[in-house]
Amino acid sequence: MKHHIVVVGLGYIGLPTALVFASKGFHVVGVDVDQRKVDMLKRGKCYLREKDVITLLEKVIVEGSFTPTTEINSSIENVSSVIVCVPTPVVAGEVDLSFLESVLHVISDNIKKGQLIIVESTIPPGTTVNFVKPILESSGLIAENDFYLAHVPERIAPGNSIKELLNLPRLVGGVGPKSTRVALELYRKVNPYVIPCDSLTAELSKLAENTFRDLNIAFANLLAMICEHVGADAKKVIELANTHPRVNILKPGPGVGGPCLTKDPYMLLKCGERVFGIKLIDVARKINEYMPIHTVALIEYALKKLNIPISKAKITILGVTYKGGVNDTRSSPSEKIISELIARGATVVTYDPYTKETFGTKRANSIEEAVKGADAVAIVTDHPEFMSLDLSLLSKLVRHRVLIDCRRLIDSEAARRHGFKYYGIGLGVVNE
Ligand code: SAJ
Repeated sequence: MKHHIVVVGLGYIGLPTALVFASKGFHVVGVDVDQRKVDMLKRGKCYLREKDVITLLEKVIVEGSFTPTTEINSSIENVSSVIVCVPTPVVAGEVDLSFLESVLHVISDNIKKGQLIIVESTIPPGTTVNFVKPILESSGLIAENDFYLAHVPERIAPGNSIKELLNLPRLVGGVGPKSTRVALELYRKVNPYVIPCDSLTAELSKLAENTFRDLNIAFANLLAMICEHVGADAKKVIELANTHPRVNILKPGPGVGGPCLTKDPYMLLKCGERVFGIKLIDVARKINEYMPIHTVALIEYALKKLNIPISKAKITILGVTYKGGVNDTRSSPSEKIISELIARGATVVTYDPYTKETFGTKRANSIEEAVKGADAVAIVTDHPEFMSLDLSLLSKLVRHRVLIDCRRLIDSEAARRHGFKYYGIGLGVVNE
């Protein structure tokens, strides 16, 4: 007999999660409040631009093992497990658990003995025991005795979600040993690497992963600005430092975007406000949030060198998604860069082969169209397509040959050979 499970919230995490379970012998009901999304999914049409997700959706819709719906109440009856993947946004440093709370109340109204409730959404430490459990127990049923509850933090990097769901180790943190055991059994059916722990440890481990990555990138960005200041090349410095077997500095860039690194550190920060040194997390965030402004200053400097006021400049932005190879524009550094440029009076044209989002700019349909007549071209997103730009063609189309390479994708010497003034994050102004 097939196990029936419900996945609540069919976004970047919930949809791939639902599809993986549906492809591994479960019948999955996927619930989302967005009727448009549900209608698309029913037709086998995917709103995530990931090849593996699209293929899996088509397969499970044909097989009939995945049923998308907006109806949550009746879906929860008669299932063995409910997996909650709703957003937990951070607004002005404060986490908003309202989506999670309303779903938990619906689950609490419909919960049955023996069911397993999983929260995959990223949550502040202590939330499973102090927030989720009491709401579910308002049903009259008791966790560990009547139902099982665990936090299994999502660990999907958008763009590679199916592979990561199947292969990345999963932390399974129950509110007690029975919950951990039951949750382990469920996740073991889709992923061989499951690690038991308690819910508090799982919550903290998730936040530690993304906060550490944010700190690492902040250090890379700081190093980049130091290198610009003293006239060195951060790309080379990091490459050399990383030849040490115990050093792994990440890449500097125009800022840190996406839905995870921009919010998770705040959850960790909030829970240890009185802990000595906690400001480290805040400072790292501030550095990464500053990088789009630093990028705009670099663009402005490059234009000034040619006596072009930014208010009269036409600037081409290549890439508006938050990272390369994805169509996700959430908290993208490009948005801040573009709005700063527009505020300074510049005319901005964008080109991104992965999305139609423009952040209020004119969208070009090709790189050629985008760079035509440009006073400066800035590569903001590390899309693979931008690594092999035809510099010869570009040099003929632009008005001024100014290239600001925020991801250091282009060989600076090659750019110079084609007549470009080349600027890069971490190389900057003193090396021009
Ligand atoms: N970035 C840099 N330099 C780098 C790496 C990334 O500037 O060296 C920037 C990217 O361009 C992007 C931002 O950081 O704007 C975040 O991108 P990312 O690839 O570091 O991470 P996400 O947000 O796509 O996914 C992260 C991942 N977490 C870790 O690697 C620890 C992913 O595995 C998590 O599942 C995901 O957060 C999540 O959902 O929490």
